[in-house]
Amino acid sequence: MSKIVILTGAGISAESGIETFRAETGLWAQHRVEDVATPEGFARDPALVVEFYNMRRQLAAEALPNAAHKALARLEEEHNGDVLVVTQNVDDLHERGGSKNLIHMHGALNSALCAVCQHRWDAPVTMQVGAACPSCGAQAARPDIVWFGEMPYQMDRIFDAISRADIFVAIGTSGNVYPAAGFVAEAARAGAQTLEINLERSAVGAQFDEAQLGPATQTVPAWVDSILRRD
Ligand code: BJW
Ligand code: ZN
Repeated sequence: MSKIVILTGAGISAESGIETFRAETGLWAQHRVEDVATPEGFARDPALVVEFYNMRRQLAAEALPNAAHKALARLEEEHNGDVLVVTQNVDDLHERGGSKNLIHMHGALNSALCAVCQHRWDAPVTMQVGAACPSCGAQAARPDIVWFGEMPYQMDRIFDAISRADIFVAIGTSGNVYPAAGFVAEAARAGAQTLEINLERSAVGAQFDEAQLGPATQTVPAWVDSILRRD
């Protein structure tokens, strides 16, 4: 009855055609982080930020879950034990791939958030700057995304799951952004076996017990098969 916690990053959606952040031609090569992924950037130029997330919401809606997303859903369905996926991704490819026990720690493109009363609702594909909150009426709609300097979502639930995990796996994340990059250390301290699945070793790669390198659509289904064979 092993408990598995899986952290995913942009690399798991790369083969679905969604750009990663830190690749040479990735999102951060095309946009300044300070402009589009901080509360200060949003305060300075909300139209630019809303447009950046409208563009990404549209691309995510056109993308399809790949074999790696689907393999994690199969693991949740068939594993003799708990499986929790904690994703840093704001696309909805895990849920469309079939995952149910899922935390979006950096928010979600398909959600809107009221900056005044924290009410959440389904974001339209094209969000308007200064759209009214359906709950309090304030013209304070923003993308429901965790920007730099903001607290990622559901941290208590995540740390609780990591503290009880037997296996911790990080898939397709570069290990540059905290607190997610610190999860491997927490998991190791709690006695979990740790595995990194990535194209190349991440910035925190040395902290994992093991690495499996290659494209996620091949490595993730192979790893899931190995776990289910062992069950
Ligand atoms: C493949 C593949 C294939 C490719 N198959 N693999 C100093 C020390 C510690 C912390 C800090 C510090 N200074 C500042 C901080 C805090 C800060 C931080 O970490 N900064 C660092 C840059 C240093 N963190 C925060 O601010 C966080 N909040 C926080 O700490 O709250 C506490 C607090 C509150 C108040 C005051 C102070 C503290 C919030 C972080 C929010 C991150 N937001 C973003 C953007 C929003 C979401 C969005 O727009 O989508 O989230 S940044 C961006 O990076 C995005 C991602 O979720 C995140 C992680 O990126 P990811 O997924 O790892 O992507 P890449 O591109 O980096 O890597 C892709 C990987 O895939 C690579 O490894 C490839 O090899 C691999 N790959 N193809 C398999 N086919
Ligand atoms: Zn409101």
